[in-house]
Amino acid sequence: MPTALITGITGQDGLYLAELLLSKKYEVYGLIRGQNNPKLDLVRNTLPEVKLITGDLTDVASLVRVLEISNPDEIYNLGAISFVAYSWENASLTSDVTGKGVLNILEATRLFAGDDIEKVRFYQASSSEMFGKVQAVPQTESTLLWPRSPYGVAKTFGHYMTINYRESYGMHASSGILFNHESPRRGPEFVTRKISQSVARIHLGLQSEIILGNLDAKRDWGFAGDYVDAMWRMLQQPQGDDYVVSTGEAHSIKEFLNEAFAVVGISDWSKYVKQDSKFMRPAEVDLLIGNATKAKEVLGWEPKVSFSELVQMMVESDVAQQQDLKT
Ligand code: NDP
Ligand code: GDR
Repeated sequence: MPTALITGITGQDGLYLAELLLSKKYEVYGLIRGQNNPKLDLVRNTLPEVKLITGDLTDVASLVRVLEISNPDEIYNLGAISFVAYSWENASLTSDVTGKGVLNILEATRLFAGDDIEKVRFYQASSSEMFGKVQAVPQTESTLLWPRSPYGVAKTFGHYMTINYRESYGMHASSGILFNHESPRRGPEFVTRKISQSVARIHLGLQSEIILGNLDAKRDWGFAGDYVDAMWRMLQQPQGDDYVVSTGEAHSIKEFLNEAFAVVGISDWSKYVKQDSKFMRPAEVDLLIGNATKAKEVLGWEPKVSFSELVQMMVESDVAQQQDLKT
């Protein structure tokens, strides 16, 4: 039975990945931080088979301890401060967790593996935010990185550090450059879930409007359940490498609003949507669209859920959740 360690187990991707690995008969350990983490019960209730160990990406000694206890064949480093807007207000903390945290877990892995470095396979959750002010359309593994936020800069550090451990120590380390992926488990601070939740509440008469920032930015949105499968496939390859994971389709926030309101039968949403500069970013990423040809050819990976299906899934799930809360 292979063993996997997942950092970021309480996040959107952590849960989907743990479900996938459990279905493949892995023994799954999850890193959980803090002395009274509010999401502990969520993981325990959703996936009681996952074994939880406390630790923090900013504490190398804790990571070494976690590796010794879990003795993993595969490590998936999903833990991060992941909200881009927050990263301007907490740039140093974001650098410590999202950037230096990657070095910490790579180094802990190197110390843990000793002479047998190839025994552990490592996945780093890199991001399309690294492309920032895009230098080519669509973006591939070789597109120049030009991050536009402290989050993007921190992810770029983690990305190159992962490549550096592969090249310096022969570690089986892969970096997945994942484009935005969403689901009913997406945090409500991200624009897609903010919209799906608000549309559900407007539909049920619980809310009158949504206040958003820039409606013109375009993102390449896929379904998180599809994307964790690409992570697993990367670690089954003979060697570590870097892969773009995306749908190859970009949609604006306005298009997301069109689709989301259409699910509850509203075609003109203009009276429900307001804008406020407090949701605008100091430096915006206007367009992200990925070319996942390498992932398709080498990993045999393809997204299964379309943009419309994704939006429908999110809105319908939020309508059901809000109805439950109402009763
Ligand atoms: P989430 O924000 O849902 O989850 C982030 C996870 O990181 C949480 O489990 C959080 O734990 C954990 N974490 C935060 N700080 C620390 C720390 N100091 N030590 C250990 N763990 C910590 O992110 P997603 O699931 O959406 O994304 C997973 C990863 O993929 C992240 O690294 C993200 O940056 C990256 N990514 C995501 C994309 C997306 O579209 N979703 C696209 C590209 C990359 P806690 O609950 O305790 O706060
Ligand atoms: P992003 O996701 O920054 O792409 O990072 P987010 O959903 O936060 O923003 C997407 C776009 O929507 C615009 N926007 C708003 N965003 C939020 N959150 N709230 C609003 O009210 C709002 N109004 C407009 C933003 O300006 C932006 O253009 C996500 C995270 O999961 C990262 O961790 C990951 O690396 C990248 O995706 C790929």
